[in-house]
Amino acid sequence: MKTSIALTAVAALAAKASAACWSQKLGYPCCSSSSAQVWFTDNDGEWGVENGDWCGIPKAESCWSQPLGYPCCTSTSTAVYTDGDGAWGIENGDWCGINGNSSQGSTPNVGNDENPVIGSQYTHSGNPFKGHKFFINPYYTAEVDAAIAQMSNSSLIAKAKKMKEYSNAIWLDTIENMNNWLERNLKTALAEQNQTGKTVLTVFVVYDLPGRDCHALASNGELLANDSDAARYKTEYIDVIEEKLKTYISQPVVLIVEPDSLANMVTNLENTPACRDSEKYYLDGHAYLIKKLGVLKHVAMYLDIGHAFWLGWDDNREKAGKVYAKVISSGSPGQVRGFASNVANYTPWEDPTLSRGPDTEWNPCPDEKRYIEAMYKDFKSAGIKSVYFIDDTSRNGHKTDRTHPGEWCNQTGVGIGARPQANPISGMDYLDAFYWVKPLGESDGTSDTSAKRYDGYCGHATAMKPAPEAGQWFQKHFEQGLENANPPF
Ligand SMILES: *[C@@H]1O[C@H](CO)[C@@H](O)[C@H](O)[C@H]1NC(C)=O
Ligand SMILES: *[C@@H]1O[C@H](CO)[C@@H](O)[C@H](O)[C@H]1NC(C)=O
Ligand SMILES: *[C@@H]1O[C@H](CO)[C@@H](O)[C@H](O)[C@H]1NC(C)=O
Ligand SMILES: CC(=O)N[C@H]1CO[C@H](CO)[C@@H](O)[C@@H]1O
Ligand SMILES: CC(=O)N[C@H]1CO[C@H](CO)[C@@H](O)[C@@H]1O
Repeated sequence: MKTSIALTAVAALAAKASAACWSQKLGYPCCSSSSAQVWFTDNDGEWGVENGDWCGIPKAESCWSQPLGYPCCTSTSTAVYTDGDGAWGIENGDWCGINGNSSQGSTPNVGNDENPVIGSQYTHSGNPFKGHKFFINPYYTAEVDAAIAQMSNSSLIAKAKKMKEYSNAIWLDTIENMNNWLERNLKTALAEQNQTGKTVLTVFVVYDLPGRDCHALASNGELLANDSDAARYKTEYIDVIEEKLKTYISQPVVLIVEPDSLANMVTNLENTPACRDSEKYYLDGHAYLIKKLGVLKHVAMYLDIGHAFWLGWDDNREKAGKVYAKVISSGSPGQVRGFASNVANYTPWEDPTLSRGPDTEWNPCPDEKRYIEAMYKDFKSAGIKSVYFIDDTSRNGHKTDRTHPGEWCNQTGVGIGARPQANPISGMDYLDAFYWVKPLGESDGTSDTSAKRYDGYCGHATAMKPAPEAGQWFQKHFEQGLENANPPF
């Protein structure tokens, strides 16, 4: 029965290099999932049908990662992380176990690096970005490698390779992703710190508030603005983050807190009912997380403040002072180090061609530098004690094609900005760092008008199309960012 079908499948077999499973030694590919429909069972195992060919359905016990709750890798054999369980790959945005590399019962030396000993409490003092190696996210490295595989221009490939030398923040944008990424990356950073003897800083984005992204659609979250989801935010999300951070105490950590949320509380309560519905959850969520995470000595937090063309106007900045001062004191005794600006946005650091006038809709802060200078003064006068900033420069190196600075989705003309670094501007002691919070190449939102999370901005003229869903890889955007990098690669 099997042999009669085999001839039709020679080409498919040759083309496909899938991960090892029991059927491969018989000359058949593995089915893409262990839950594939069973068509036939024999002494070898369970057979499914895919692409007109028999395939072996991977046995649950044949892949060591399944009992741990992770699927087996089906198309990759590149390990981005290895621990006491085995070698891990990444597929479809999730970890997967690479078959045949389970270290169970073997090679005891694996445990040395992969279960690093947690040392004594690390305590931030001064600028949390200063004096550390920045952690390189292995998942992003894998995304860049996959992007390089689609390129043929050697000059572009050389630029893309450089991207692997720079650090990006790790987005904990769902409960599941938090469970997948947080501890794994803390552990990997700790292993590196332990090996090199140099502190390794990891930056995470906390991003799962109930009623998230209340004024837009593209990044709507999994939790709704209701009491039961707000309870889940606390117990299944913040409490777990707290538990992990309380475990890994010997390494520096920075948290970027809930992009766009408080800026929406400053400007969008009156005009957007969804933001009014979210208000109490945003405020309560912040109070809760600042209380819990703001007391950890090795953790420094920055609250998101939108960007220059959101809160830059005089009346918005004044209101912002009140909102942020209130939020920070509601989280006492937790502490907040400062504020993150321009997260996932395109506003240039300096743009001398712009000044307050009709072109900027009378915004006195038409670039990030002027915005942060003004916010520093306003937050100080609002009574906020710790006022420091970081600016996301992952995509603000080049003026985009947008004709209105409020455009935020997949802007054409994008270019990578300043590289991540501590204290980038002399004389601006309150600017802790330039850092890449939004990984270049991950989409802002889909341009598919029929998608549930389609947002009109992603269909505007200067939004690059076709664009995939927020967070998915967007090759064209990535390539343009590389070409327009400033400073250039
Ligand atoms: C997995 O094991 C195979 C065979 O021992 C080896 O060739 C391969 O390099 C290993 N892969 C990883 C990612 O460790
Ligand atoms: C390759 O990319 C470089 C810029 O990185 C560009 O100048 C050149 O025209 C490209 N070559 C081709 C053949 O597209
Ligand atoms: C809150 O929203 C969730 C969906 O995320 C829903 O399952 C739940 O029933 C809602 N709870 C209330 C109290 O409305
Ligand atoms: C640099 C550093 O912290 N090294 C430590 C790594 O962990 C081992 C124990 O597994 C310690 O002995 C090292 O001092
Ligand atoms: C680079 C790119 O995709 N640009 C597109 C942005 O959207 C406009 C309008 O839809 C297109 O004309 C561009 O080609």
